[in-house]
Amino acid sequence: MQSGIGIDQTPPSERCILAGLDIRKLNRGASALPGGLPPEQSLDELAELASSAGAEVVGMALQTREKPSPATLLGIGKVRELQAWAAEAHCDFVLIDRDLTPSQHRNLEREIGCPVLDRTQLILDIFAKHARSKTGRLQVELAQLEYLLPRLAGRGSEMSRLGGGIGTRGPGETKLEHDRRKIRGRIVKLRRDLRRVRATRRLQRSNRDSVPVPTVALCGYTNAGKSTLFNRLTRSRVVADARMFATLDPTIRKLRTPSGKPTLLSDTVGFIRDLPPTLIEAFAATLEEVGEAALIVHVVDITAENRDVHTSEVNGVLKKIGAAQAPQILVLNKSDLNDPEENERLVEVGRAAGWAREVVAASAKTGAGLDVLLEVVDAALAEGLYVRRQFRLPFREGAALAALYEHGKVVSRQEDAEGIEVLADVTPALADRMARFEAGVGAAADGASRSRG
Ligand SMILES: Nc1nc2c(ncn2[C@@H]2O[C@H](COP(=O)(O)OP(=O)(O)OP(=O)(O)O)[C@@H](O)[C@H]2O)c(=O)[nH]1
Ligand SMILES: [Mg+2]
Repeated sequence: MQSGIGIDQTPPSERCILAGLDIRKLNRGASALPGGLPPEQSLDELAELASSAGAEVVGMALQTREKPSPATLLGIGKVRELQAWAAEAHCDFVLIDRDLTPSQHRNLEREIGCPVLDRTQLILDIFAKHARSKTGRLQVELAQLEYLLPRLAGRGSEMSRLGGGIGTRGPGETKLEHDRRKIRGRIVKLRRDLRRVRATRRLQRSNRDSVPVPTVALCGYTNAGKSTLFNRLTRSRVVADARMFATLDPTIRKLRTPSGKPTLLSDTVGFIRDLPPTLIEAFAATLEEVGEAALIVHVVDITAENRDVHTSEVNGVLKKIGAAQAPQILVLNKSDLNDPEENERLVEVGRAAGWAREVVAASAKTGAGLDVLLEVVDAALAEGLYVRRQFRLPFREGAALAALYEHGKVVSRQEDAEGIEVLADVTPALADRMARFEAGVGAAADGASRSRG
């Protein structure tokens, strides 16, 4: 009934073929991929990444081999097949589910006759597309140039052939044509700029610490639902999207906890299996925020087939950025899509196995379980961060009293002829700052975590 004309009115997205390598046989059935995913599932994840980059996946191919070919990764037979297929299907590029060496990259492009992208390049492209802030753009550009530099030899002129499409976003065509020396110079400058950003952020954090409000950092695999959760908990509207890496730039907002204690919540970039090392390094300024959080809320998509791989990847990255020691609460998100009994079972399994100090099933979408999550966050913060102290403040110390109200949680207050007596839950840093006003030691020894506002 439908005529062939006019079916696809939308601007054509770039078309690509995905190709992966299965070297399982060598390892007697165990997955040979570093990320620990079977090659088929790894290809599926790559397809998801490709559509997040705005590409249309025309087809996928998996080759089983004893070992990767040093020259072309895939066997030459498969490469020829890809060449024919790519031409026939009018592909804009071929996407390889591995990271390619510079020479494999060149050889494949020559043999297949169209641009070839590897997994890292695709991830870099998505980052480039989603980077909004100046810092975000600097970080992506640095990662892209670091990736490009060793691949520049012998392909300077070819670079200009690639249009403004996937794999070429970010640094831009003209910069890609610059010689190595110029790229090195640019890298040095970007590194310097980013060092400055880090220094500024560090300063901002230490200012935040002198006005001690604990930060809770959301982290997790890309698409786990961090931004959806962030929006619900802080009544914000950061972009939440089914595409991967919707969030790049960190956002911080006030979090309302049941105790009413001032707390900040931060949302930031998601992680992925085998996150390119250049990205981890380039995103140091962003990831440092996570590293210094008082508490990490690790969000995992309970419905993800590979959620175990996802959680261990996230924990791996946390380790790399020095955040492995921070207390962690695990949120099994998207519980609305799961059987309630299965949710409960997983929470029990997680608690018993000690996945995190607390495990909570929740739905950022429906709000189910978020009350429990907030209670748990409150308790964790109270235990780790707040101490109850009794202060005696002369009337003239209005600023100190204001600080207690603003940055602590005042439990009770009494006035007499000499001044004001305040019982408050405060962070150790605020307690230090206010130490000279502290009333007799032990005045308020019990129940530091019990107060309700
Ligand atoms: N059914 C259901 N969908 C959810 C839930 N939480 C998030 N989603 C959906 O999952 C997708 C990803 O959500 P985001 O909040 O953007 O995920 P994210 O972890 O911030 O992802 P990145 O920023 O890309 O790393 C979106 O399509 C959301 O609507 C949930 O509790 N239930
Ligand atoms: Mg997000």
